[in-house]
Amino acid sequence: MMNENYIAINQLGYRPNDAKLAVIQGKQSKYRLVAIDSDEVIWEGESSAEQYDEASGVTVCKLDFSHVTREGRYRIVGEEGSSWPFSISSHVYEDVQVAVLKAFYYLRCGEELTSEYAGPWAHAACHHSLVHVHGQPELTFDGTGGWHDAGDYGKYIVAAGKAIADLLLAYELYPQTFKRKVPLPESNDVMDDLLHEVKVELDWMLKMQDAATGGVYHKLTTLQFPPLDMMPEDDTADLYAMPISATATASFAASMAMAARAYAAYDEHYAERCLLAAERAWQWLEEHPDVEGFRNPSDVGTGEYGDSQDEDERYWAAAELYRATGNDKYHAAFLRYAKRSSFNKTSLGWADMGGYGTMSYLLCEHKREEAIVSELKQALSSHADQLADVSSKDGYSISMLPEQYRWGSNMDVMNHAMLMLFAQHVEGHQRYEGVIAAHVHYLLGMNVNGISYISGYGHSAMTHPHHRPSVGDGVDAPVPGMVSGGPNKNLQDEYAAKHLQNRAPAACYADHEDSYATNEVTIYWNSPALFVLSHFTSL
Ligand code: G3I
Ligand code: 9MR
Ligand code: ZN
Repeated sequence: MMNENYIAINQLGYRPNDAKLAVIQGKQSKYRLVAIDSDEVIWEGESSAEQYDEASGVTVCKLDFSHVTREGRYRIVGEEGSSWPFSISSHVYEDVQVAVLKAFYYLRCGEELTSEYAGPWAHAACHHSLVHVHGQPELTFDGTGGWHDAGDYGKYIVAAGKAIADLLLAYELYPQTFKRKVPLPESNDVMDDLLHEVKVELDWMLKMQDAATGGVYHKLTTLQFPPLDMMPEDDTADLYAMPISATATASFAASMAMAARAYAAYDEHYAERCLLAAERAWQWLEEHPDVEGFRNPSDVGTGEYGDSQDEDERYWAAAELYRATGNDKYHAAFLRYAKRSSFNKTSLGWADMGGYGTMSYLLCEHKREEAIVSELKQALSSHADQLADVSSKDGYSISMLPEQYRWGSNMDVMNHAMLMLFAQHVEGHQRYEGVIAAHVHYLLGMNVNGISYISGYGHSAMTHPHHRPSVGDGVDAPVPGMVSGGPNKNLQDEYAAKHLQNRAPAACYADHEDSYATNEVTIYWNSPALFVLSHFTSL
């Protein structure tokens, strides 16, 4: 019996000049690269020595075939079987990169997804009733629009903040790759589709700012999650805006300040509106220096996104506001936070946004404090070096330690790749290029589960996401282009607890719709993947 994960590869393939790696759950030996059409052996090479991979719980050896550059369709063949077919081609990531962006369109809330743009995944407009402010039910507002967060239909500001940051940074660093159209209903020759799609979320976020105080509601959801097979338009329970929080207000301020820069060239009025909203939010933060972290009210069971540490979000907001305005007041605030060691300055998770503040300051065009610049560059480089070092020892050549396979581990895999890309950008070198490519190979199939974690892309791709429309729409195929959360050793749902006991961390994964702790999808798991893929489609 052939083990399908015997030779794990990037199921889409490899660009001619990138590092090319396959990971084999087998003996050190010679392996052949065989052309699919002709059965011709193109190349033969010896794998590395066997090594036990603690994260995956298997013994592997690696096959580095980087110097094969000839375009074509191939498989790798060994004594005990072969890999899935894959390509070597310059264009190998172009479709998936667009699909990962298109996924945001499929997550849109409050508008009809037409079959012209959504194909079989079309559905009626959803969540259009007035929103009640939780605890003040007589206070209502229009909260339509934006993206559903994930497999659920909630809309959460801090989650949005991370997604916006990744998307706008991808656009800033790799503008050329966004010249291709998705296409979207708004596509035109004035503004690129990425900016059209991001604006959908920004427009919703603007509605979440309390006009009276400038504070931003933490989230907008029903009180409880609807059933797993419920389509969005059938989810008609009352909608609530949950209390204002400092993390949401700061993430909002930072996102809006980024938007002010990004849209200035296309729509001056909109850019001004974003900046005004960002400055109002900042004012709220100044008036509320010390607030408790958000907790779900007792009658609410939807995602909490709780986080009692708000200094990282404030640091990020100050950096973005300084970058957008050049105003000394924001510079001073940024420097105040930069001198604190109470939060991490290179992490990129929804709860730990320090890395975005750091990157913003390092990209900032206004006058900067040189000592802080070099300190932050140093922190970025040493984190990137450490990730590269872990990758050099890992069985699948990625930067994850066994204990790091937690809920949404694929976000961490992509965040690490993004951080190394930031470091390369700032330092002006390409030292991590091969390591970063390995992270893409992992996401697209070079992993112990032999699965491509992006729906619709790869020979054996994730097909049963915990994603309500994909479960409820009666279409066999899931919505394409969505990144699964991935292995989670903490087995935090019933399905995982029942079926994944005693597995190694990276093997704690089930392509099953019930496993929300390993196989849900979210905007901020797609967004770092889009950033990383955009690097590989931009040159
Ligand atoms: O990082 C710690 C680790 O150090 C610790 O050892 C371990 C022990 O349990 O926990 C780890 O933290 C986990 C954290 O995610 C990591 O980011 C928590 O256990 C885990 O509960 C938490 O999960 C979050 C999950 O919501 C449950 O609250 C995910 O980050 C977050 O992405 C997810 O978000 C949900 C929304 O609530 C609702 N919408 C869907 C979305 C995706 O599943
Ligand atoms: O579907 C929910 C998913 O979006 C969340 O990430 C997850 C964790 O908060 O919860 C899921 O909902 C489950 C609930 O927590 C427990 N009962 C089963 C629900 C899934 O159908
Ligand atoms: Zn909706």
